[in-house]
Amino acid sequence: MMKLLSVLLLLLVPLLSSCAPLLLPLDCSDVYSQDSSRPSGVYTIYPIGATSAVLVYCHMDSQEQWTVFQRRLDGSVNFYRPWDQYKTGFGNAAGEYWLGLENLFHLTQRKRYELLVDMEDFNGNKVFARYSSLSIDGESDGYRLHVSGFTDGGAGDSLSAHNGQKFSTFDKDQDSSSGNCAKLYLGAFWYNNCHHANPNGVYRWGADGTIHGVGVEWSRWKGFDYSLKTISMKIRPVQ
Ligand SMILES: [Ca+2]
Repeated sequence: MMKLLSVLLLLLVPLLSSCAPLLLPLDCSDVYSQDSSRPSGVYTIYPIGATSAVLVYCHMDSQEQWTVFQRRLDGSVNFYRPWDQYKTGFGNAAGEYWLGLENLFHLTQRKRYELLVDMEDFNGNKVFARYSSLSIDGESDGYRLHVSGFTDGGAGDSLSAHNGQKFSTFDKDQDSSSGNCAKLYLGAFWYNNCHHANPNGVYRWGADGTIHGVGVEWSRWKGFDYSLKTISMKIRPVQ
C-alpha cells in the first residue's frame, strides 16, 4: 500500500508542478480573478513567464481591475533616466514607478488592453482620459506606441498625437524632432515633435513656467507650464 502511494506521488508531483505556471498572474485582473477579496495594493505579476516576477500596483474595485505601469505621486523618484532603465523598469511599486517597456510589450502581446490615464492637480481636481486600445511594439521596433479610441473624462486628449511614435530617452533619440526631445523636456516618452503630454517629466509642484514644458504635464488639461500632483497610466484587458 505504501509503495503504491509513493508511486502515485511520484507520478503526481511532476504533473502538479507543470500546472503551477498556469496559475501565475499575468496582470492585476488575473490577481483579482484568483481572489476577488483582494484590495488595491502591491502584487507580484509575471508578464514574461515564471522567471519574470515583478511588483506592480493594482487598482482594484469590483467593476474594474487596473495594472498600473506608470505612476507619479510626490516627486520622490527621479524619472530622468536612460534607455536601459525605461526598458526594464525602476522605482517603487508602492509609490512612484515605471513598470518597464519590455514588460508592457509582453503584456500587450498576450492580451488586448484598454488604457486609463488618471490625474489630479494641486487643488484636488481629478480628471481622466481613457483609450479603448493600447499596445506597444517590441524593442527592435523602438517600443512604438499604438493608442486609439479616446473617451474624455475631463482631461482632454493629449496622447493621440503620440500614436505611432517610438519611445525616446535622453540617450536614445527616436523622436520626430531634429532635436532631442528627452533632453529638451527632461523626460522620456513616445515623443513626437515633441509632446502634448510629458508624464515622465520633472516633478515641480504645480504652475511653473521657468523652463517651458519640462514638468509632469497633460497639456489639454493644464497647458505646458503646470506640473500635475499625480498622474498614473494603467491598463486592463478588454472584455
Ligand atoms: Ca530627434
